[in-house]
Amino acid sequence: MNAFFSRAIWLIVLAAISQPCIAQDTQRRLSLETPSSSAAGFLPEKSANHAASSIYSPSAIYMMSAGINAADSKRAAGPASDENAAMANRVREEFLHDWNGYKQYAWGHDELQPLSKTSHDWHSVSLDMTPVDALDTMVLMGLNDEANQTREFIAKNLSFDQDIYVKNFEITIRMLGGLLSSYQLTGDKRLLALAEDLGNRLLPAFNSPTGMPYVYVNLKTGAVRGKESNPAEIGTLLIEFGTLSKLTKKPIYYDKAKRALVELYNRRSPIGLVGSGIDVETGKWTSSSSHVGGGIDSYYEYLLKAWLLFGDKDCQRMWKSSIEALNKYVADDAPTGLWYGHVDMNTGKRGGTYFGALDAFFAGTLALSGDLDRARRLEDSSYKMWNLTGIEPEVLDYSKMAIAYNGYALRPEIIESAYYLHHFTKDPRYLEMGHTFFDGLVKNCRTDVAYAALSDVQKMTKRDAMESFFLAETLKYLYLLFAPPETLDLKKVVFNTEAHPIRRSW
Ligand code: DMJ
Repeated sequence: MNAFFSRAIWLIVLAAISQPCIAQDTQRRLSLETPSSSAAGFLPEKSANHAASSIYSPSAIYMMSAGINAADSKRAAGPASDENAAMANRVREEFLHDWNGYKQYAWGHDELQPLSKTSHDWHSVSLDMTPVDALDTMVLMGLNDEANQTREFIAKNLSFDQDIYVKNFEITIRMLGGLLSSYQLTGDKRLLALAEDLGNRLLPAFNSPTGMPYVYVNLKTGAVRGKESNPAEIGTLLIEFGTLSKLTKKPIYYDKAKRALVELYNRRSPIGLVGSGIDVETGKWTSSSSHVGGGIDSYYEYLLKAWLLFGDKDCQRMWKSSIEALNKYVADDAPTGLWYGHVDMNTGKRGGTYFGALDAFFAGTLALSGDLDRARRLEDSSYKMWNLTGIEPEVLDYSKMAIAYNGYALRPEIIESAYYLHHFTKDPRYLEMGHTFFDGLVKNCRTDVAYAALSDVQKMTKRDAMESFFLAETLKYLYLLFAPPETLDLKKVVFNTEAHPIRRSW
């Protein structure tokens, strides 16, 4: 099942269950020029609700991580680090098990179908999605032969000159993000050339009356389709397009993605929330259900991360007003723990007590923002969700701790959050969680050739699907949780939403 299909199921589930309505040097980082000189004028503030709060200052973020890293290196030696290295090695071996299955049965195709041992392409031609998405994980794991072979294959075979309609969001986060990150890690300019070619072919998606992108764009003709979109697909583009601008010194990519983000933000409700559906031609909301899950999730993630990566002060302001509204209306201190549920974007009225595998990224975003208290409590809640059956469900009704949708698509978000929390707190609790996640994956999702999604986390029934994010994200965050801190310096990189690390090299 490709991401489009999985998102479609997710949206159907949400529709059914929702009520209708519904660093190194921070100072230097913040002084980086925003490529779009016009960007600062985009942002009329709507009300006092949107005033910036000061608790998440970037210098606090920097000082916290710097202080913790100092303590970190003292703890790095010793028995615990041996155990962690062994665990990192086990994750690496599982990556190789999975990658070898992909190579044997699906090489050159977008995805492996691990039960039938066949391949699956999203379009009429392959875009080498799994190799592009997985390449930087190989580099970080030190799998040099595999990485070199894969890089050569991509450089020689991948062509975006294809008469196919692609989903702008998915291709941006997986392919553009993957190519940019792997270019930065390897210095192979052919990857940057591919990224620039792809970026140019995606640009027509932004040619709507509002500047918010259409859902689909034809890579050869530039024709567009799909005017009904959502905040995640509109607002999760700036890390990739902005990085392309920085690396090519062409501001157009940054400007287009930034405008889309700001146009979306400017349509927030009077209480500062966004809905889960919007028409990019009229700018009118088609769903007023507000939450941090699928369809909205990474819009919030990118407000914070674009501020951190580019020092973009508009993104800083947008993040601060958004997190204030989320904590006021969407956060739910329930008897079962802290959750972020569903509310109406205009009234703040609670519409559903739903949280799921996708929402679990939010603890990591809170941790990155400096709000460790909420981050810890939310990850504790997510962990309860995982432990209901030993693998998390796609959707949980947290008021009853009852599973509302029982699939598991090999998603990474709960592990991503454990990685951030461990990085910032060094609390061994997050390593224990990592062991639980790893054991659950091996026990329930491993096949003789790879890993498989689950159609039912109660019966642990496998499904013939393995999305590329399993190699790009799930195993990468699990590896980084246990790998020595010097494997990746989180002060110098920002992960895109597909776990591709982007370094501030400009
Ligand atoms: C990934 O493609 C990205 O993490 C995206 O932001 C959300 N969904 C999947 C993983 O679950």
